[in-house]
Amino acid sequence: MTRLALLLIAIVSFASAADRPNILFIFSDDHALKGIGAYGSSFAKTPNLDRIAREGMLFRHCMVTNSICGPSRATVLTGKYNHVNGFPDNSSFFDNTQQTYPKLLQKAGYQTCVIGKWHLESDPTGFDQWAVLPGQGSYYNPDFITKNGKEHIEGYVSDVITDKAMKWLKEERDQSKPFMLCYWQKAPHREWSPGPQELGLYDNETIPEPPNLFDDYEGRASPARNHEMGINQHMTLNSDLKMPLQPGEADEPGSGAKRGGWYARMTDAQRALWDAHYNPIDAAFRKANLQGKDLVRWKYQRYMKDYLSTVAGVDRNVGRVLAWLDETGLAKNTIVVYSSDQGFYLGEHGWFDKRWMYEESLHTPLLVRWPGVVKAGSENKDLVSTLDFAETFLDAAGVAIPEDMQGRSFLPILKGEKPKDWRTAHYYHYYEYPQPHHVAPHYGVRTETGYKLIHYYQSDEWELFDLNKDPNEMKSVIADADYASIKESLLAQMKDLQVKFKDTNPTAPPPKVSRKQANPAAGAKGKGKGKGKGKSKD
Ligand code: SGN
Ligand code: CA
Repeated sequence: MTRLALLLIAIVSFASAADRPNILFIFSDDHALKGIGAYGSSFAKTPNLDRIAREGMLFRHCMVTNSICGPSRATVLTGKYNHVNGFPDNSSFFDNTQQTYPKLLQKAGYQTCVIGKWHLESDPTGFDQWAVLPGQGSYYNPDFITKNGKEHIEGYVSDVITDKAMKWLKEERDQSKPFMLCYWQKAPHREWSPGPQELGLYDNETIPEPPNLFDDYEGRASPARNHEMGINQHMTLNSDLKMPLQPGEADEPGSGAKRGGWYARMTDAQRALWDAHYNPIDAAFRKANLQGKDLVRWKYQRYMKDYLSTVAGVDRNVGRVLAWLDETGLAKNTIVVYSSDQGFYLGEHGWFDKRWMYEESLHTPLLVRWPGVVKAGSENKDLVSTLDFAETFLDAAGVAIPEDMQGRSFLPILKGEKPKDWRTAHYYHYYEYPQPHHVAPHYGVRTETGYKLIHYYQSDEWELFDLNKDPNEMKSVIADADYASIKESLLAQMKDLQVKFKDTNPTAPPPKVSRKQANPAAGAKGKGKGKGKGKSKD
């Protein structure tokens, strides 16, 4: 080859390297679709997330493979189910020597960084820079584990994570390379602690109740009834609803601090703001002496207002980053992705939390903006998954997708060119049991046509839902003869997917290194807990 040819190749490859898109991957924790205006929420105030949807594509059916935090993140990083990547539940320890998409992007010349919630226990690998919360992290005055040791920063976690992410973007990265930033927020995770700027945002509103707030769990298998995530029975006044207890009420785990565990971490000034906001609400509650359904309704309102306020804190900070992308002109060549590690119950079935294969926690939001590639204001109803994120990012960056990744790039869908053989059914497998929340392990399949088959394998119970007729999943039709052929077809699809994804012995415990095995001393002490007040957290 001549020198000239070599030079030309060098110029062309440099030009394409410079053109490769940046990837801003915004991930929040426990954000339900109904907590986003763009998804049709009549109550969520999310102007900046709505902007991403308006300027990009909104996915109606992005589904997770296992609806809890650590496992979801492990899937996102590896493009693999949890029985393959070894992280089935929140007490697992991530094998950080395994292949992940950040490592592959880094190798291909990307600058990579993760800031915020991580929850995988081992140190991040494949990142040029990282600063992550220990375990669940803290809403107020958070600690971080960084490349250079521990850091403690005063402030509200959503603001602090954003400050750090922007510092990396502005000052620390190598600007000659494209970037991939995992900007991973803690909010709106339990206990939904609003930041100073959002306190009182929903004070004058009444949030509509879901139709099944008072579900009696008739018509379903026994697990739904045996849950421990009821707003009525399991949402605590002190810790979840931040209320000082009265004598005789200190019976909740973690109770004792004036307003739950986070309060103990706050500065006097932060506490004063909380007291000014909550004191009158507490006083009115005590005076009203609510009972039965009225008490549940009151708890639901307070829960939702706190939850939505933490969402608003995420949204405001997303706005800061979007504005910076505009100012610098980087918006043009940056893929902005907004998603969450799973969905969440906002009172549906009487619940908070997630875990179930029911719609609210199976689905997670997905908004993607990519100027010039993704059509602004578009909406998609295909079945995509957090399993596909790694493959899609690699594809967008022009990096080969390893054969052993189990998802599929949805880049063609982003371009408006859905492949003919795109999946028509999604496979799910949840493991963590019994604590917290007592959700029986299950696997199942959910089809594009709106049917869902679930197997709770410990008790060998099945559910079948026809989402077209029963979108709220109130009545399983598993024993209904009219659905016999649908049931057969779902069973066959599920078995095919178990073979495809190598989950052929699905009732056996999956491979896992536990947090305790990996680090006996830290595991025993409950390393990385967000709160000081004796509460068991994972
Ligand atoms: C904590 C929460 C649970 C929650 C898990 C997992 N309890 O244990 O309600 O389900 O985290 O959440 S708390 O009172 O300590 O907040 S996950 O998103 O990290 O999987
Ligand atoms: Ca989560």
